[in-house]
Amino acid sequence: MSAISRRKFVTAGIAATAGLSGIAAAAGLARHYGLAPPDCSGIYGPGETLTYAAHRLLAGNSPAREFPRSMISKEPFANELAPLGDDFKRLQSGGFSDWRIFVDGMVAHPAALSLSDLKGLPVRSQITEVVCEEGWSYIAEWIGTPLSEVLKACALLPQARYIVYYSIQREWWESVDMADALHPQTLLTYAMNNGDLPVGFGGPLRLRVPRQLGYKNVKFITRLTATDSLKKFGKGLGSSAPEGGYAWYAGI
Ligand SMILES: Nc1nc2c(c(=O)[nH]1)N[C@H]1C(S)=C(S)[C@@H](COP(=O)(O)O)O[C@H]1N2
Ligand SMILES: [Mo]
Repeated sequence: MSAISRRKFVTAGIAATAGLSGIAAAAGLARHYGLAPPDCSGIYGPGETLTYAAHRLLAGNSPAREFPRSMISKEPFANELAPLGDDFKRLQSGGFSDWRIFVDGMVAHPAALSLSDLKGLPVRSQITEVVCEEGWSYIAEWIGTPLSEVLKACALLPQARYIVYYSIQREWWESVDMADALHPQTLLTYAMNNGDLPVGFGGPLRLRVPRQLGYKNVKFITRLTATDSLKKFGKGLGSSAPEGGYAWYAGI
């Protein structure tokens, strides 16, 4: 079967099962096709599984909406942050020249990259919206390195299925599947609008995943880990979000 007809076949099967015998059975079928998110167990599991499977089957690799420059928000809203620790402040006082992003796990060439290393890789920009689950949003221009370029530079191994990413704020860590990790709009951003990325917006380095809600867009990125399974990370639900009651997959 071609990729397209397989996709149609699987989608039709999942939709028919959802209609006939409820979402739990449809989620079971989605799981069978490898379309279950890491937080698929528990009471919201079947719903989370259907959301994720439907997005991956129907939306595929479609881009998040991009906006004209005239729509950039005049007063972008920086969400409240927990106070930053001494380790952050020390790096900040050095102009972030000692900031490193460690890339490890399923890569042939693990690396510790500085901001200038990242700036030496291809640059991309996009004007996209940050959407918080609490109901507000703003539009900004985001400038940085495609995550795919960093993974290519570190020789990502083909068996990797997820990229886990960590903030210097230890309670914030997230992960995305390869469809989002390698998506052209997924950027490690170091600049915003007309200047360096401000600390309030996640500077010096933030992952922008515009196809997912605000909370997946982690600020102050210090580490990326490529893995084929999320079971051994935290409570095994894929990221800090489901540990706090939010969905691992937050597609918009
Ligand atoms: N490290 C870190 N990343 C974070 C957060 C945070 O508190 N710390 N908040 C998240 C949430 S809930 C949202 S909605 C967005 C807010 O982005 P903004 O401050 O640019 O509006 O950042 C996300 N990334
Ligand atoms: Mo949020």
